[in-house]
Amino acid sequence: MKLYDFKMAPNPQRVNMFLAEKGIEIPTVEINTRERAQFTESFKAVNPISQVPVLELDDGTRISESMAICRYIEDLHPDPALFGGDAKEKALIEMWSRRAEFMGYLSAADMLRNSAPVFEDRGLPGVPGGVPQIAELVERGRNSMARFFALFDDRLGTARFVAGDAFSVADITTFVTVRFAARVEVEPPADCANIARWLGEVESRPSATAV
Ligand SMILES: N[C@@H](CCC(=O)N[C@@H](CS)C(=O)NCC(=O)O)C(=O)O
Repeated sequence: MKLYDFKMAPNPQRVNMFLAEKGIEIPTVEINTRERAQFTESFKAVNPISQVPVLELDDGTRISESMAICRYIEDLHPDPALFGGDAKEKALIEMWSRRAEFMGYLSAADMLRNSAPVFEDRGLPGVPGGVPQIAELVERGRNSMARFFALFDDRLGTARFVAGDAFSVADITTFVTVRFAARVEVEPPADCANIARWLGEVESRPSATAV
């Protein structure tokens, strides 16, 4: 197997943290999206939508969505289970993962991609012709992040980890999201003591160095 990766990009970081939790190493090929390497003809042959990460299997099959890659790895290496054990755990992990992605991750992406000079004309990932930045999306993202922090702080007041008692892929997406938002100087509010407690716990895991 081979992982097309870009260590500083958040979606590849989700996969890298997941692999670290599983104790698995896969050879990587770095695709520097800052330098537009995703738009070369050779990478477009790997992933026509010009995005990383992509997992290439030994038979040539390419899997290009972060969570599809993680689910594939989970099936091959079920321990530790990061997508849950029984039906209830699986459903809760899915629920919190989706909330982390839609409320948090996409808001952080909106803020960064619509404000940072390096993303000028790159409002959306993987579009070679360019997508103009929309300033209003920065404010909308900031408001949405505030709701994300409030919801997750509340949740972490009653659960050790995002989806319950056990660390899961929902914690990985939430952790990557918090770090991603920090790039645009949006941090959890000071009164989010539960997020602070949880962050300390996740940061102490060896897998956190992948983010
Ligand atoms: N849904 C995809 C999204 C992947 C994605 O957006 N990747 C970003 C890096 S985090 C990318 O490749 N960006 C290319 C660009 O900025 O043009 C997944 O989860 O794998």
